Amino acid sequence: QSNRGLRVGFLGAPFNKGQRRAGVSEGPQAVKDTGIITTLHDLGVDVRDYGDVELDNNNNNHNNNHSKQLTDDVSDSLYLGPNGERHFQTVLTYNQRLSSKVGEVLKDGRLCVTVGGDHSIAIGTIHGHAHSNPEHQVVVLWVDAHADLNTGTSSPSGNMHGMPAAFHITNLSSRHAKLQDGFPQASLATTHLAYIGLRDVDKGERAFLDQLGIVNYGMREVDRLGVREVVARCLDHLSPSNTRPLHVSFDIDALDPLEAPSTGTPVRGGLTMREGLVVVEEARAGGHMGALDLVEVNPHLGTPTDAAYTAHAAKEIIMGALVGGDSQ
Ligand code: 4U7
Ligand code: MN
Ligand code: MN
Ligand code: MN
Repeated sequence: QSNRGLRVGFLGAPFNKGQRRAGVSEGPQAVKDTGIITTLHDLGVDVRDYGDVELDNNNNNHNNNHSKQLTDDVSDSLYLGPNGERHFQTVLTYNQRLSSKVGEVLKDGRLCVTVGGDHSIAIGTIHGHAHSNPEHQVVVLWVDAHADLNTGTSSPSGNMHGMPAAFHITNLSSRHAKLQDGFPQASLATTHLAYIGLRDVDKGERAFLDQLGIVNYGMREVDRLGVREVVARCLDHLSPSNTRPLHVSFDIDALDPLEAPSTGTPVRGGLTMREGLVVVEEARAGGHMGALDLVEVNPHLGTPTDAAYTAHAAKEIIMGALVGGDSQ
């Protein structure tokens, strides 16, 4: 089979402290419950489940203390970062751990698929990918309704799932505080990040995009140019001679809420399933995808039917990224 030779590692990142809604930590299990690992295996993919990355029992309370998930943990003395980032220390400590796990998967020679969890986990996944490939410049395709480019100062919410991209851009990282040992270290020049799907960008984020000249294709451009052209332009911009390892960070809210209703920050007017699939299939076709994030599936939001539908949408996107149209 054509998928022979494809080696994949699955990581669950059941983390929710980058935002305020309970349930997103159940995302990895909801996606696994679609049977995706068996499906991939049956298609001839060598897939290994690395399990979930946990912080520890006290900080990552997705298995216990359900009633406390929504409430602010005032007992966490390191709760606010220097610029008002919520759960600053917890988010960064978790991501440091996630980063080294991603590094392990890549070292095993596997494409690393990380299922979140809120999008703050892209602090760790991109860090792990970029720093395990020091001799090659990792580039990032960010598929999202949002730019996730806030700093603590620019953020209207203090929620760190709206900030991960800014941690990786060398020109912005100095605006973020770091852990004492310097984590995370930024790895991306402004030309190493491109966006597809934007339709809810904050004022401060728009200013960063414009000032730094970061390539971004919102839904307006998708309408005008078509998604094929948009993704082709992004990939060509990120890796002109198509040699660089590609990281795709896919927020399920890039899709229209009709396709993926169970997510924390839905915005109408998004990508159709076909458009989302074209993005990941074209990214796959380039042949250099080293890691994929699929984040922000929250099975506690909406009806059980909504939750299952959203998890299935996530499965379709992951399948599209790994085996393209070969899955049917
Ligand atoms: B997601 C927001 F203000 N920009 O910073 C913010 F609109 O990972 C939303 O893309 C962030 O879902 C959304 O809080 C983060 C807000
Ligand atoms: Mn989003
Ligand atoms: Mn996001
Ligand atoms: Mn969201």
